Amino acid sequence: TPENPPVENFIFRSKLPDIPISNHLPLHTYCFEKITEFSDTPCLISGSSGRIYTFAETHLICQKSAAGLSKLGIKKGDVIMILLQNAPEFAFSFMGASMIGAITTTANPFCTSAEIFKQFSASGAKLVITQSQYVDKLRDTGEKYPKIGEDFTVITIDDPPESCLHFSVISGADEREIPSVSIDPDDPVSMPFSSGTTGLPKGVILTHKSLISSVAQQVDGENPNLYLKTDDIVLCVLPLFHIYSLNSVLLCSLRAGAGVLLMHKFEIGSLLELIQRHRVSVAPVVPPLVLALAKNPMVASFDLSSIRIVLSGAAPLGKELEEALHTRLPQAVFGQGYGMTEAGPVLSMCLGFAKQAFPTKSGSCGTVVRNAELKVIDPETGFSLQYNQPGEICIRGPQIMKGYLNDAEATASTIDVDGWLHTGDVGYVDDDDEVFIVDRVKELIKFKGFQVPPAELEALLISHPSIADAAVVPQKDEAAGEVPVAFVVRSNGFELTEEAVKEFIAKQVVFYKRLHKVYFVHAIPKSASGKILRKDLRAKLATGSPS
Ligand code: 4UV
Repeated sequence: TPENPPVENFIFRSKLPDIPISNHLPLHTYCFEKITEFSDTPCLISGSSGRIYTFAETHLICQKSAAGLSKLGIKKGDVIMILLQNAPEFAFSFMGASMIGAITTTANPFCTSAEIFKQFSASGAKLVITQSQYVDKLRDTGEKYPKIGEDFTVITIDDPPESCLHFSVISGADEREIPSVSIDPDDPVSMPFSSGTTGLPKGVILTHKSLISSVAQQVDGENPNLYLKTDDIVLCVLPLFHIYSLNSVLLCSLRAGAGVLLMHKFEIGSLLELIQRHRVSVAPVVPPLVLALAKNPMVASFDLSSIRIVLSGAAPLGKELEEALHTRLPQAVFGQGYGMTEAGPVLSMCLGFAKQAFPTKSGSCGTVVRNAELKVIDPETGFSLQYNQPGEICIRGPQIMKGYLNDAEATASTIDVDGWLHTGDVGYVDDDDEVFIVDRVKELIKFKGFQVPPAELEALLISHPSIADAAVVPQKDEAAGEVPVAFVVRSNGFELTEEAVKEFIAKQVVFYKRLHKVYFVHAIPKSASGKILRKDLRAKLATGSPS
């Protein structure tokens, strides 16, 4: 509009003032910096066993685990893989690794063997911490695969199968034997995998500085954006292998002195029972969980009055859904966080969660975090857009990733020369500085908040002898938000059914990457440079007769 022309740089900031951030420290030092103030209060609570670890106990076991990992040969700069459902050992391993300057890559234990090995090899992991039931996924008989006990170490938190070690081997070590390492703020500490705006999953290098900055932006300062108290119990049902839970649940709670209630998997009955029993006060969730809580009749039979904050993130949350849950939990403040693995991860957070809260609107993803800059650009011109005009969201600050592992090209196309990280999300900032996400220009599909990279499914499809070409795009879905669907070109003269294609994919991927529909077409629309015209395919889907 004429009164609001695009300009070279129009930057949105938090309504909260910037704060000093101690991001010169190693992550574990920062997270445990204040524990003498709450050393005997609950830190980790195991939902399944009821076992409670105080902050002092947690800190000690992390130190022991650091010494134990070191004894097993893990050194500064080495990578370990955590392949666990939520459990206290997750925290012990992650913080233990940090203490010796090692890097943790986290993986979903539901992934297939092939998916896990891809991440294992790409990250160069030397040791895996897992549960006995997942060890078979690490025992591929193929010649080219590394062997447990010979090429890498496997530790299980329950009874160890053949050639594996029990977790006590590390957690029982002598904490006085932690080697002294010097850690630079720019050293990596965590390496989640993400496909970003395009292509296959890549290692995202998050440094000590990035994670401390992100945690501080949320929970530090006189008026924290996400105010966590030492008597809070924070629900940890979202998987810790995803950066949302790792950062906003575990690391933020450790720093702020709140207790973390760990659930190894989502099951509505035990979730409600645990919320009631442990008086959960902060509930970080994803939209499908909001749906379950809003719709399930069992909810009425439990006392959920302890919940004061419901934080939803990782996928768009519909207004109607938010309001439906709000009627069931009238005492709670509702709001969203907007994150992206590469962004460290939190870009914006609801200011209704602040100690001195601001009024916020339903449907907003919060306001940009403090000590950071956000801009909205016209993807064509790169110019900044002002209030209320949708464009690509970009973020800059000390919290964003250092880059992708061994992929300078992908890094350069995500973080520009001025340090702006381009999210591939389309959104705008309204007059009250609240961020609204309206669309996505990147390839990524999100099934219940889980990443589904189309390029990965396309590569698998094309490997099928009867498939000449393929493209995968999102289709809207009430329960999952989005589901992946495929457009497939059969090779000349080959018979191929939808069921056969779906099954071919299903046996190679984790459940949320399965194809929900296959449309057979004569050609995949492509640009002159050979890029799939995903927009055209999405438009085709919207017409209802894609084939
Ligand atoms: O890379 P990723 O899987 O990362 C995430 C992280 C979400 C977080 C993290 C910390 C928080 O405290 C929190 O509240 C949420 O999801 O996927 C990144 C993409 O997911 C979409 C968007 O397309 C990102 O680029 N996304 C994430 N949050 C939202 C969202 C949201 N609130 N609304 C709509 N889309």
